[in-house]
Formats: sequence, C-alpha cells, structure tokens
Amino acid sequence: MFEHNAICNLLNIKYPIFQGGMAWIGTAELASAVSNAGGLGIIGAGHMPPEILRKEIQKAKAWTDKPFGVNVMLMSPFVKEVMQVVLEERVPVVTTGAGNPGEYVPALKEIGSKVIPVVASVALAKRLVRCGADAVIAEGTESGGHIGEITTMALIPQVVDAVDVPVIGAGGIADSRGMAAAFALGAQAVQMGSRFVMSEECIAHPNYKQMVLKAKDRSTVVTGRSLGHPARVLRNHLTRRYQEMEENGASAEELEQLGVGSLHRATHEGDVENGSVMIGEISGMLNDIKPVKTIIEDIVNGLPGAFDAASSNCR
Ligand code: TUI
Repeated sequence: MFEHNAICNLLNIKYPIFQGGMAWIGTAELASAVSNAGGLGIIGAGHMPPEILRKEIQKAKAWTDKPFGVNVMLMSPFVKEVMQVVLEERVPVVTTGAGNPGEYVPALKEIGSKVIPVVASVALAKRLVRCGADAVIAEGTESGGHIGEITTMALIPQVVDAVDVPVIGAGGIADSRGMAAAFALGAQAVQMGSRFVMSEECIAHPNYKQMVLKAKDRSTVVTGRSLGHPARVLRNHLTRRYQEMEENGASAEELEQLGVGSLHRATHEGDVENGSVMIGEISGMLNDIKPVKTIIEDIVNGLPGAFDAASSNCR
C-alpha cells in the first residue's frame, strides 16, 4: 500500500498520515510514537522557548530513527530563534501554522528540510508554492485551535486545483472515512490533530481527554474572531465568560488577557473549565483512547472498506 503515494515517497514514510503539531501536547513522546508507527510525527513548537524546543527535538531523535517534523507557530514571540534551532538541528520536515512562512523557506530548503506550510486559502497556497514549498497542508475550519474560515470539503479541491505540489488534507478527519474523503477530493495525505490527542502517548491531562470523550458534534465554539485569531475550543466556563465580555464591549486587551496561559491550564493543570480545551469539530466521534499504533493501523486497514462503501453507491 502507498508505494506510489507522492507524500510517502517525498518524506520516506510508510503511511501518508501526519500528526498535527499541537502546542504543549505535540511533544517528543507523541511525535516519536507516530513516526515509529509509520506516520509523520510532528513536535508542536507553539510558544516554546527555543532551547526547550531543542531538547524536544533531541528526544525525538533519540526515540525514533524515522523522519519527524517540527511545526513552527508563526505567531510565537520566539519565531526567529525557533527557526534557527530547527535549522541547526536539521529537522527533516518543517510545517508552519498561523501565518505566512515565506521569508524562512529558502534557508530551510538550503539545508534539505522539506517545507510544508499549513494554508487556509488558495491565495497563500499559491504564494508559498512559488516560494518553494514542497507540499501544502490544506486545513479546514473544522480543526481545533487556530483556524481559517473555509471548510475542509471546499478547501481541499480548490487548493489541489491551484498548485502542482502534493496536498495534505486536514480538519475534521479522524477515521478511514475521513481519509477516503480527503483522497477523493484530491489530497495525497491527511493530517490529524484531535484523533492523536486521544492517544495513550499524548501527554494531555486526563481531564482534557475525559472532556473530549464527553463532547458531541456541537460542543465546540470559536473564540477570538474579533481579535483576528479565531480558535476552536470546547465550550466551557472560559468561553462563556469570553462571550459575555465580548457582548459587553470588552476591549481587545481585556479579551487577550483572558486567553493568556489558558491552553497550558487545560493541557497540563487539567483545569478544563477555566482553560482552553482546543479540539476539532470531530470531537463527538472521539470515543476512545488508543495507542498511536492502533489509531494508525485501524485507519489504514479500514481504508479499502471505506472506498468500497463509497463506490458501492455508484453501482
Ligand atoms: O496553527 C494552527 N493551529 C493552532 S496554532 C495554536 S497555538 C495558539 N495558542 C494560543 C492561541 C492561539 C494559537 C493552536 N492551534 N493551525 C494551522 C493554521 N494556520 N490554521 C490556519 C492557519 C493560517 C491562517 C492564516 C495560516 C496562514 C494564514 O495566513 C495569514 C497570512 O498572513 O496570509
């Protein structure tokens, strides 16, 4: 399987499945488990200080001999130093999020890293491919955390038609059906974040995972739209307070203040009422916590059946 898959061949991986690089919880533990299982594990740099990131990269190198990636969050105050660490450590695959990484592409390509930005629009996909991106991740608004506005269903085919590099589909994918759908839209790989939050290897606090287990289809809300950086999270005390303050005309500074440290509060302290529980709209389907290897194998093994089920409707 996947012998002719462009992403497997480009990155030298067994399965065209990326783990989304999630801030605080996309650690070397998770990334190395995904890479060892045949996918592409990705360390989420988030707001990490550069020397902490270097340690995570070194742990990943110790725990897997397979390719892995780092996701650079472009809104990080440390973005320049983080890019420097990624260059020094010669990370094989660099994905980016929450901005335009154009200025960093030449240096990364020079050392032989594959550069795969997350895009939420056709315009940015085209611009970054002109800058030398090796592939792009088309991420729909179904995703958790920082999001764009276009749905996965509408975004993947439009990006596929606009660029001549492989496209990785992301947002709302958590099982074989989702992977088959992304392939049908022209993607050559998928990226999943939420599904891997619900793995044994993910270090997210047990309260975080328990809250996701209880989530239903309409449990997520989007905060931060008025601030220009929308984020999808589970509805809780924090989001209700946020909405209340927004309705009462709170200033951007007051709203920003509410978000400071909120992700760590949920992922590490387990305060899932006053913290940001970032997760995608697919959370209603995440009803178990499994080892990473089982997650990946279940999806890959179910893929032929998902395609058969879809094509049986055409007969
Ligand atoms: O980056 C993500 N998801 C994230 S990053 C993150 S860390 C964080 N922590 C606290 C508050 C806010 C963020 C949590 N989740 N996904 C990739 C992604 N990138 N989604 C959407 C985009 C995007 C949006 C606009 C990429 C580029 C873009 O273009 C802007 C431009 O300059 O053209």
